[in-house]
Amino acid sequence: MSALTDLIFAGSNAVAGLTEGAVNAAIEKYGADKKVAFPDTAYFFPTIYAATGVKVAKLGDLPACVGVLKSLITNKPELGDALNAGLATAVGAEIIEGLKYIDGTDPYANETGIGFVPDPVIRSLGVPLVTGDIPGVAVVIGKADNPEDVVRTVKDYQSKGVMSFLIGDVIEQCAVGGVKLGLEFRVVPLGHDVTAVIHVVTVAVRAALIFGSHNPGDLAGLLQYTKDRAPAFVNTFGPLNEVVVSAGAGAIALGFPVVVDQDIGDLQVPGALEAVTDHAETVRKSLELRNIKIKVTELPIPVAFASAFEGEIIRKKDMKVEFYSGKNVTCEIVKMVKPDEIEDHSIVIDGPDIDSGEAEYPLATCIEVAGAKMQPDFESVIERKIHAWFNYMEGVMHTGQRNQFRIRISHDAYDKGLRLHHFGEVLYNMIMNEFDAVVDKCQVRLVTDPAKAKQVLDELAMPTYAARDDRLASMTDESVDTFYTCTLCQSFAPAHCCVVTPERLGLCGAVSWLDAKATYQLNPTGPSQPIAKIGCTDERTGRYDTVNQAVASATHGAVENVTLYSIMEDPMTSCGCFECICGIEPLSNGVIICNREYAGMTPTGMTFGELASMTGGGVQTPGFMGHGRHFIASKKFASAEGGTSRIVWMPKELKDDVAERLNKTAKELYGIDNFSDMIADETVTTDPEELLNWLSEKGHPALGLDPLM
Ligand code: SF4
Ligand code: NI
Ligand code: CU1
Repeated sequence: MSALTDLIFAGSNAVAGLTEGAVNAAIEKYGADKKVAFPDTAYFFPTIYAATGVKVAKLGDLPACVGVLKSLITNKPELGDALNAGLATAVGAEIIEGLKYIDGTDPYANETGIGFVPDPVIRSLGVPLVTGDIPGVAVVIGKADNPEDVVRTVKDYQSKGVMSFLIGDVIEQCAVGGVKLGLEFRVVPLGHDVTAVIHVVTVAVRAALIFGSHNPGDLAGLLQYTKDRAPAFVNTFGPLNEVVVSAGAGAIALGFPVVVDQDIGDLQVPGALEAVTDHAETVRKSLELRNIKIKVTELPIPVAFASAFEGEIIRKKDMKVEFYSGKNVTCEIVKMVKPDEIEDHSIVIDGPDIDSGEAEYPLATCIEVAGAKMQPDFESVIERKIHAWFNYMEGVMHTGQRNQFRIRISHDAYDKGLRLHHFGEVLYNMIMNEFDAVVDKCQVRLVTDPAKAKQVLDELAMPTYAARDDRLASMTDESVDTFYTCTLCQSFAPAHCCVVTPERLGLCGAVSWLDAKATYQLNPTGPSQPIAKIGCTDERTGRYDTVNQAVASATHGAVENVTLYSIMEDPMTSCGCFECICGIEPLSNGVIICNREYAGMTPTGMTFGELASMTGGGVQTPGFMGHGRHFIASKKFASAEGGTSRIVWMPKELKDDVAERLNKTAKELYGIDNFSDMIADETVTTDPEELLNWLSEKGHPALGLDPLM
């Protein structure tokens, strides 16, 4: 043990010295009042903030942090003291990396690494993490003696959906070895210096702040959160030095097991620091240590199939064939039929396959399902999964849905033997895998014959889409007798519960009332539970005894009162992964809405990240509420406060996206034409005074509503 602690202390002391020197040099050069900040975060130097509550904003704040860091290094032989020294290394790394961002420069601009991960990216990872779509996070650090070993390891993680963060020469080794790098491929190069490891640590730390409503300053609580809820682990490649070892001790303190590929003899700490010299065992052992279980789907297709390939883009020059609505008839439709009308696992290609020499084809994907528990309402739930499943194939890109889509197949995938039949196998297997509770039989027909595809479109697909749209439009909160909870995000945000109604989808935008209903049918003890719509105590705000009971029970008493339609009175809680956040803008007596993708300023004086930090982790903050994009045009949006007529500002992209539906709602509710033209955006102004003047000129209805506060 003492050899290990000696190494850790040596590394921590070295980092402490470097940090102190760097801080002093920076203060000498720029002065103590010089501002210092990581880009696009509301959490300052996140590790320091979460652990101590100190909000680092200028260089003069740092010497005190160096003092805290040094006090963590006690040079006592106990392992606990050594782990604290590891945390000191993390704090030092955060300061050293933070100093690189001085002057608003991006130190990683000309690097292969990306450095600091902004808040909105972390929020966007919420849903894939809670659904298990991303089952874990690997931190891969160092330089492999044999590059093939790290390439194979990272590709293996990729094929399992595990997200890898790379630090050091493994970045180039993976790039040269043909690993596709980038957030969309779940292989994220952070940087070359060991200190870049802090950029993955702050992701876990900010998860505690964003989703876990962690109180800044509570170090023990922080370590408990990362240990219990951040499914991360570390793999080191190549020889170890004292700094890597002490950074590893920091990882262990956070609850992340470390697997090294060197023989370290009795330095091993079972369950926390283990040596695996056979690289064929690295992945299995790492997942086992962190208790990560992977659901594998073995499919009879010649290309890889993994969620990590979902974001893959296939450019025209890499494309072998294309199915594109702009050029040919396309549609995809799932239809419920009687069991005796179909043959299970029948896959028919009706027309030429993709090897007939053409580059473009029509495609009608027609899936028929039958089952004792199947309902027509589940057709669209299954149909919407086609997009993801096709994308999971390596070398296949799918965008759009229904009769408007584009599918591209790469030369690579074609050369590996991928044909339409395999698309049928993917659909059949995934439906039987994920929807087995309701689907007993499934048959797939892929129609590429132009006349027959047109027939499917006209006679089956279009009438079905129209009927579904009518049903959705007529589906209101009043027309149903059941709402649903969704508690999927509790793995990160234990105090949060979404209440999903026909007119209010989950705040992540991914769970509609139909989805929640299907989730309940598929898994009656799962994350979506029914709420009987009885016991309404206030129509205006949407207050129900049964909703309160359901939320109180789902959050174990953390939240006892929520309303469905108010942003001021007991608003619904947020986990942190919301698509949009609304917030009051006092001067105009209205609300602004900001989406996650918008990086600029809003008239509230806050960016998306700053607005978002006002709520989350199950906390209710009147005046600020996370919600889905689709909710904006709902007649129930802030209906207790006057509804959509309160909206005074949105980023232009968001406004354009929702304008059509929003205008329809405003026309029906208030008789206003083209309401979206009365809503300002960043091209009009982000200044509250100017906003007020502009709204007055437009005669915006919010100016005449009751005061919000
Ligand atoms: Fe999370 Fe709510 Fe979406 Fe469910 S509906 S996944 S709890 S954000
Ligand atoms: Ni793909
Ligand atoms: Cu969430």
